[in-house]
Amino acid sequence: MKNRTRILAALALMGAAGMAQAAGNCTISLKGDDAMKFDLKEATVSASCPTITVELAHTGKLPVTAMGHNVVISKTADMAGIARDGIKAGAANAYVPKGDARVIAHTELIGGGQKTKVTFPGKALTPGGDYSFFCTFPGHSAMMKGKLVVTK
Ligand SMILES: [Cu+2]
Repeated sequence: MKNRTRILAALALMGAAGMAQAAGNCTISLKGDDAMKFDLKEATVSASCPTITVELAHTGKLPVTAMGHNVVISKTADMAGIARDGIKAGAANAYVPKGDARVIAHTELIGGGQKTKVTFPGKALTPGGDYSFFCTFPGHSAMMKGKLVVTK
């Protein structure tokens, strides 16, 4: 009965949306390498996703202490401040300021050959807002950054 109600509700929503796309993208997959680069300059997610997954694969070989990478998501206006405070937070905090409300989501810091992921609710983002993804390892955010486009 519960399932049937859900299906009916979903059908009603689809009808209301008409020809529009039913669901947007809910996963961001990034690769970071030993050349201090992400493979994408832009990624798109939907604020209507119950859960957004951010995946990071470090395709290089260098250790986390030399070429660590993470993915931090914030408003673009907060990026420089978070990167600066991340350096102050230091290696012990994986270069992410602790309990920082500007940080919408962040992965662990990983080294070559490792993978990580993190999830956060789509409702943490506003469609059309100006967001970025970047790495807070010292010096990396100058190159390791991209635009996060948020759709409805
Ligand atoms: Cu990095």
